[in-house]
Amino acid sequence: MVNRKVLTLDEFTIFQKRQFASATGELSGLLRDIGLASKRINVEVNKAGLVDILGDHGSTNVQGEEVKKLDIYANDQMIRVLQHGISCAGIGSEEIDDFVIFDDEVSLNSKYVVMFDPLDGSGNIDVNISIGTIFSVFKRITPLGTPVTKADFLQRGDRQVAAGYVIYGSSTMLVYATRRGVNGFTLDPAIGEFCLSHPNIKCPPTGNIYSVNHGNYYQYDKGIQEYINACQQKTKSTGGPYTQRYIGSMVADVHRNLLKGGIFMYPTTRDKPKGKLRLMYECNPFAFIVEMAGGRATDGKKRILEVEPNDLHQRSALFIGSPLMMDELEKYYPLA
Ligand code: P6P
Repeated sequence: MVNRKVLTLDEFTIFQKRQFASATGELSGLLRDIGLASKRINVEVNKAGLVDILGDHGSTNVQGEEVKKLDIYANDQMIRVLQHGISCAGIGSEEIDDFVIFDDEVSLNSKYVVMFDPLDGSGNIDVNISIGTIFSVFKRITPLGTPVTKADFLQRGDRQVAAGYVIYGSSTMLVYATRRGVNGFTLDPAIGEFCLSHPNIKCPPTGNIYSVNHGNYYQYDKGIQEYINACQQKTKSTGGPYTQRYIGSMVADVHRNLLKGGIFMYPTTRDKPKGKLRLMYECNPFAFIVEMAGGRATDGKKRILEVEPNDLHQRSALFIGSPLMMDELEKYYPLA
């Protein structure tokens, strides 16, 4: 037996499946499929700038945002692997108005649906800032063998089976959470495999990083302004002053805060009265991941995972991170 110290993603998911005799291996297969798509996306992200894959695609997505060519490529890769796998009955994408039914015989009998943002932060592609793929896995609620319906996608976040993200940064990492925990895998280019590098990730109970777009400060509710002010001072309750870190790419900001401790905030503003981030494609998956790691996530009124969705692309405010920092925020900006 080769003395293999580091498990690959495939080995890890198969090991996890072996833990449960009843497991069908579909979820493990789904995660391996997503790993494959992200390896293909990674190749193109890494050579962006050398080939004509940069710049705008000339179209706008359902959010009315300019679509970068890499967005389209990433979206196509995710759909391709999931449609040709054995575990996914359909998908919802931040880039596509409606959900997509996979209507071949195998897919119709698959028990999961996947929602994803294929390339979040794509506005940063041209300036070489880390970007990411975000995904969320639900068990379908309609009968196997039938085409999925919108009800399979509009499920509360606390019904997620798994969620994760891939960050295309100084290294490429895939982090995914199930109810058994959160684990991080770093892509080893030498063997083209994601290898377990961050087992059993836990969100530090507190930290000294706060992440928010200060440019919107005067549009924030008073309680949020007061909390931000407290973050900038040495106060008995917050310790402080904290360091402000905001990259403008959610995957990078939340990933850093998950590992080091911190709080990320995207409140509502006058311009975005419902918030900017998407509940199904950004807030729900990250809320699941951070909660499974011991952190907290709200929309300023309630737990993100308890928000009842009514539209695939609905937006939400987001406050997410270390539990003690979230508690501190709520002294200034209490939940409803
Ligand atoms: P702002 C990227 O467009 C994104 O959706 C997130 O990745 C990021 O956290 C946020 O928007 C940044 O928004 O308004 O601060 O530039």
